[in-house]
Amino acid sequence: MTRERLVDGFRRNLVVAEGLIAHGRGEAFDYLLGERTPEPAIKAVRAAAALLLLSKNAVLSVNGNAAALCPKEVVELAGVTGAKIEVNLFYRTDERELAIKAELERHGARQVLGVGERASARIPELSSERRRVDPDGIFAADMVFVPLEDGDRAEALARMGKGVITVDLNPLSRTAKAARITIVDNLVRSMPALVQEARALKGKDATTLQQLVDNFDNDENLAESLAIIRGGAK
Ligand code: PTJ
Repeated sequence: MTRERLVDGFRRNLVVAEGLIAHGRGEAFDYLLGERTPEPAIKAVRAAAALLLLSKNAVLSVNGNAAALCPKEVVELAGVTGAKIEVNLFYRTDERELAIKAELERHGARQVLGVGERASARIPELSSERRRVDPDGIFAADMVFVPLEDGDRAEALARMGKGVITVDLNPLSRTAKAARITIVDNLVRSMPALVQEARALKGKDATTLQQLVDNFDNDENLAESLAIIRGGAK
């Protein structure tokens, strides 16, 4: 079903061909993880939900794969946390941006940033179209949720002083290492979990949320995920 969604997304111009390859790489890691949500990912989802709720100006960055796999959950997560939604593509074309915006709007998004002329600000130290962002979105954000992100851009966002939360099945990727919080799990499982956790934590006081974030050590969490892949832990 997940593959069908991606192939359908490819035919509808949401997903780029490279996105299908990226998904295959993700599937290999998912297989090694046991194709289920492991304990470290549950902890990461809780910390990520807390951090999104604490952030003053969070943005959910949506690429082609995310638009094909979980448009409904992106809109729900924005609704619960108050985060903005921005289309931000590695392989940027106007057609894809518009198709992804329309897909998000079909699922209830009221505002989708980063499309066309809106993407006029630049992430420093990044070349070509990958650096274009919305001045009212990612450029001004204190926290950016970037599932399935490319390593260069994740590192550049972190260097800009932004908090980075990612979902990446590869605990060894540069994105996984650069992020403040990495959820090592399949996007199709972690997005519904993130929405549920954000709903559960909404309304908790800032100290409680901050504790969840402070107690989360990304390097330690990545090491735990790697141990599961190696067969050393459950
Ligand atoms: O839509 P665009 O133009 O922005 O392009 C999107 C892709 C995904 C093609 C682009 O961002 C890219 O090339 O990403 P990378 O560098 O291949 O990184 C994708 C990472 O996500 C890899 O580490 C994969 O293992 C991982 N991944 C793939 N599918 C999933 C996943 N992680 C979680 N859930 C998945 N379903």
